[in-house]
Amino acid sequence: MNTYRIIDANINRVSEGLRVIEDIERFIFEKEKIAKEIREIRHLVRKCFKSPQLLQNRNSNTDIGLKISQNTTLDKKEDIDSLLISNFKRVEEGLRSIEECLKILEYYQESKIYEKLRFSVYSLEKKVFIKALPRTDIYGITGERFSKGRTNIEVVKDMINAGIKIIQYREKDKSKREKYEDCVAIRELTKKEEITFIVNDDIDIAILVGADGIHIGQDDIPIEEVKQIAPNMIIGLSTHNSEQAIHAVKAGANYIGVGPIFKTTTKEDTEHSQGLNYLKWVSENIGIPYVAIGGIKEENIASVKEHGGQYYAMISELTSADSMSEKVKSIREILKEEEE
Ligand code: 3NM
Repeated sequence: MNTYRIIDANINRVSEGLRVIEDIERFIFEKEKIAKEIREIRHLVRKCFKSPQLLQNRNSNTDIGLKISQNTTLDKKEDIDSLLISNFKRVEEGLRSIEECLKILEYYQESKIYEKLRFSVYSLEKKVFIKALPRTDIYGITGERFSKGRTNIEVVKDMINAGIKIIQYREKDKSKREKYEDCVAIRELTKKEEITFIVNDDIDIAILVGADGIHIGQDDIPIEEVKQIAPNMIIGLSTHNSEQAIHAVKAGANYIGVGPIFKTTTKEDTEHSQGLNYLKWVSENIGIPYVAIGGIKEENIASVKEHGGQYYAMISELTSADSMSEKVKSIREILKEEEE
């Protein structure tokens, strides 16, 4: 029966498409967690509908599609992103086709399972393509001078162990070479734990080490240019007033820094900002993620949350903590209390 033939062809098509995506995520982007999710779906696609009719109706040699496919010139896949996109589409369309054919054959329950798989693939696609900060609260930033004799690498290890999910490398007192070496090591540590790693200022280092993102300031190269040379990176831009925030959104920033919220001695040349009032304005008017920064401490973080805080960036409060884990734990307790 031809309906079985369609299902068989689409189970193969979907599995093959998933395999391409899985390999890219695993071998090129080294995203083990996503690769694992894809593998699980791939296994389910084969497992959720089994019938001897599938193989019996397979007849690849007389498939008119094969002739068409072999007669077309080589597929042009310009880059990894377009290869990913076309395979996601192939998987989603194939799943839809399986779902519909199963309904025709009155396998309603099985059809529902394939529908669910299709929706899982939609969310995976979003996860793969979206250049966004992960959902979390604390945004940890390094700074060896403020780390009580600890190295940036030691501080990053502490941050990871304490459960921080976004780490920015910021270092104003080292040579390019030293910063590069720090970042190579940090990329390795953060990759293993799937932590978002952002490099401050040095776009070249960010690209070379394969960071997830780059954070720039108002006086750096314009965001439009940064996007040209780092199209796959999360781009964050520091802003200090509403005009800059609106411009950052228009220019295509993936998130903005909002600060300084309070007085800080960590950054010498901070621009003036309306602090908490500016944050409140951002929370009500800006649609992209925003990170509050500047003088944020355990004792004032509740007020940052009250003014619309979403992500909380801290340097000295974290780097100079005697115990990073204890510090993160108490901050998270305060943030939780605010929610209740
Ligand atoms: N940027 P601490 S304030 C790096 O306002 C930075 O954009 C700021 O350090 C801004 O948490 C700042 O120790 C320093 O106050 C943040």
